[in-house]
Formats: sequence, C-alpha cells, structure tokens
Amino acid sequence: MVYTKPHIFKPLRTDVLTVTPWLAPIIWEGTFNVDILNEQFRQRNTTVGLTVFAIKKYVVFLQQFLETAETYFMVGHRVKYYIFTDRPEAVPNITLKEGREIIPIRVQNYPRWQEISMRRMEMLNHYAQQRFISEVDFLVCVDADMRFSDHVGVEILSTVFGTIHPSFYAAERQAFTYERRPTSKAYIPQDEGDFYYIGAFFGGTVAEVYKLTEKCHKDIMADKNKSIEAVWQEESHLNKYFVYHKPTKILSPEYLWDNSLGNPKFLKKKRFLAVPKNHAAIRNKRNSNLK
Ligand code: 4GW
Ligand code: MN
Repeated sequence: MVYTKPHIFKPLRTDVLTVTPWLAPIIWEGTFNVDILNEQFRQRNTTVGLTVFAIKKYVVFLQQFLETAETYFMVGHRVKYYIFTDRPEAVPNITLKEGREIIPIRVQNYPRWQEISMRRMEMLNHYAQQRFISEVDFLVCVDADMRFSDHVGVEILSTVFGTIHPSFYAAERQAFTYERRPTSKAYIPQDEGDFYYIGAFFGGTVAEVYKLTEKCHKDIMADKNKSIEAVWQEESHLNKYFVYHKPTKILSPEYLWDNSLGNPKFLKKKRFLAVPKNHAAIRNKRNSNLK
C-alpha cells in the first residue's frame, strides 16, 4: 500500500482539536487514512450492526436512510441493519450489496414520544445480550430521521464512542443542556463535563454498548420512580454516562450535521445529515435541540 508518511512536524489539522485530554482521537477529515483503517478492520473480518428505531410514522425515513447507508456506510465491510419497528411490513425492500443484511425486529410502541425515545436504551440493552453479541463486533446506534451524505466508515469504530452535538461544539460548559436538577440521575454539576454529546449517534463494541445502555436504562427507571424525566430524556443520561466513562473515540460534527446550522469553515465534510421533519405531520410536539 502506497501512502504519504506521517511527519512529526506536520500536524494534519491545526484548526480543530484532534485529541482529548484523555487521549481519545476526535475524528475529522484529514486526520486519518481510510485505506490503512480499512485494511486493519478487513483483516479482522469486522461486522458492524447499525441499529435504528422506526416506530409509528418514522418508518417513512427508512427508504432514504437505507439507500444512503448502502452508498456511504461501512462500504466493503459486513453490515447488519437492525430495524426496530412496530410495523415490520413497512420496512422497505432494498437491494443490498454483498455481505449486508436488513433484520427487522418487532418491538412495541409507547404512547408518549419521550418514552419511544428513552426506551431505545432498554431495547438496545436487551438485544445486545440476546442477539448482537453473537452476530456483530460493533454497534452503531443512530436516529432514523437522518441520511448519509458522505463517507462514514471504520474510522468511527472504537471501544465506546460518542458524537459532538452540532449545536454545542463551541459552547462553554454552562451552556450545555445537561440535566441540572440534582434529583435526577442524569444530573451533571456546573463544573463537570467535556462535550455535549448527541443522543442520535453513539456506539462501540457490543459489550460496551451493553454496559452503556444498561446504566442509562436503569437511571431512566430510577428517575421514573421519582416522577422526574431528564430534560433531554436519554440524551441527558448518555451525557452523564460519558462524564464518568469517557469515550475512547469522539466523532466531530462532520458525523452529525444539520444544514440549518450553515457551513462553517472547519467542516470539510457533512457525512450524516438530519432530515428536516414536518413536525405537524410526523410528531405531536417536542422542539428539537438541533437548532
Ligand atoms: C413527537 O411526536 C415525537 S414522535 C418525537 C419522537 C418520535 C419518534 C421517535 C417516533 O414516533 N418514532 C420513532 O421511531 N422515534 C425514534 O426516536 C426515531 O428513531 C427517531 O429518530 C428517534 C428520536 O426522535 P427524533 O429524531 O424525533 O428526535 P430529535 O428531533 O431530537 O432528533
Ligand atoms: Mn432525530
């Protein structure tokens, strides 16, 4: 394999932070060689599980989600799409590349949207132990109202990873929308926390996603028993988890962007984009913090 040699006096990016104080890489365009990484992960015959929930009306997002994933997500590697849905018959029948498979998983619906969103932790935890552990090496857990628009490959894979929320990459701690009520299990004090991570994109090895989802689900249930619900539901619990179990890799906002946030100079690629929702047609309420 032919490629340019790394040079100790030539940092690949000087405009953005590329490593955290606990030495986890932050993944930006220009910082990695995809050929080297593909070779490493192919040697191990890596299989990736992409989990997505499409409950009720959210099945409308699946066609574009899956079609764009076929073009950009883990191309050349083994992929299993786990589609959690209450309407398995509505999962589109898409022609997939070799080594890729769609696996619908029937799950129940919950009447409150907050519950639909939060119960993802419980269901991921259950299926991690039941099924994913024997079928895939890594899990990538994402929202359904998304489309891939550029390369998302094995550079994201690590023991446990999170993604910087595109609305808060430059924000100070006080501006992070962490849960601030000490009575919630998701509480984070004002002087703690590194980044504000988005609930729509996280993952890791099956064992680590099992631990993460177990902790988040247990804390969600503990809150529920005290009649408290964290300000941004499971995203608040994910952020709490990452304060005390720091991610081993962090995805830059290239990996979750929203075009309503513009085109900042540092953003060389937009790899995974939020699909604008017709809020009136698709959902009852909830203002997204993706703004
Ligand atoms: C309000 O009426 C709703 S419905 C808010 C979320 C709803 C919902 C979410 C749903 O009806 N069905 C569903 O499958 N979901 C899943 O939860 C889906 O995977 C979605 O991407 C994820 C998080 O909800 P969201 O994308 O609407 O949240 P934001 O706007 O914060 O990305
Ligand atoms: Mn979403």
